Amino acid sequence: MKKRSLKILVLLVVALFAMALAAGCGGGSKDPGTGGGGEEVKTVVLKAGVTPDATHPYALGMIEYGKMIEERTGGRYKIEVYPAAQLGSEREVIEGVQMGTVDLTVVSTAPLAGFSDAFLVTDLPFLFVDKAHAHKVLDGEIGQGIFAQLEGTGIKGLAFWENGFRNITNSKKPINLPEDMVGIKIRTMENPIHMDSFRQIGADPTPMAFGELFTALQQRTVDGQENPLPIIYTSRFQEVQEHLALTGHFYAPAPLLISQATWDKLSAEDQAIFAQAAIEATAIQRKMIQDMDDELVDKLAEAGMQITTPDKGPWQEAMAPVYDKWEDTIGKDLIEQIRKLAE
Ligand code: EAX
Repeated sequence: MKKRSLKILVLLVVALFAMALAAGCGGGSKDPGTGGGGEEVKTVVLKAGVTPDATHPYALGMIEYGKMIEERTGGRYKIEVYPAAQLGSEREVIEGVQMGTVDLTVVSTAPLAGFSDAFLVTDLPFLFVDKAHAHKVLDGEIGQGIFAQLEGTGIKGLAFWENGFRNITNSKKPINLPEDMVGIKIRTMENPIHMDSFRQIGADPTPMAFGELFTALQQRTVDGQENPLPIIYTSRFQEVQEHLALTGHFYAPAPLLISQATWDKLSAEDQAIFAQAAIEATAIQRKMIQDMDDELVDKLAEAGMQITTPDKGPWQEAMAPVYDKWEDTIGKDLIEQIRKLAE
């Protein structure tokens, strides 16, 4: 073949490939299967971006949710999951959801503080006494009220999935009392309440996007970080952090969010499918977190981490002034209502 015609052929193949790719990403691709009856199923591909690793229950839960959606819409909708911050940090993905360039995400409530005050209450230290308490609050009227406040932000909340109770790791020393944290440079999420809580015990909170954290720990730019066990393990922090303190200081919900723009394009019938599946997937996703929480203390110890189980009392007391500072913004009544549900 002549060089010129070869070049044309290559260009043609590249163009065809690009067209196929564009059709696939643009959400207008034809389903190759013709649904038995001969009628074509038009598949809309929705993009879901999450920050943690592909093996973490954010991504795994989203895959389960995607299966439900695909099955219940007869293949008219598919969810493509992009883990490991492939679509950006949590803040960037939330912006994407707001603009409609990202369809779905599961994120911590902490970075949502930059978008709405509604979630701030969930960031208070030691507010939720256990997971059952958190679920009761978030699955009930209070959770609905939080989501209702998102109205007008371009973001719609579908359900409260879970990240879990957060624990401290560091490379310096075993942590038992809040005083042990004095001078420890700890990475926090970009959230004012989290930062205040650590300042309160004399630590040096350094906000940072999650994607930069492994390297920051490895290079010792920060001494420590705090996260639930499934995040610690699936992010391999045990390879760069020696000490783990089971403080459980914040309970981190993980709201499943959909872009309002995407939601508005769904028929009423499909909206009902998406909403119902989100609730059903919640139980599956929370169970994945629970199963990991159950086995990970042992696994992290086996991996060489030195684990302490601090008495929560002194921590709760030391961080309590954060409530005085934030209760006007958050609402004293709301905090009281949440506390009552623990009884
Ligand atoms: O939401 O940034 C964090 O530490 C979060 O726990 C993580 O990205 C999952």
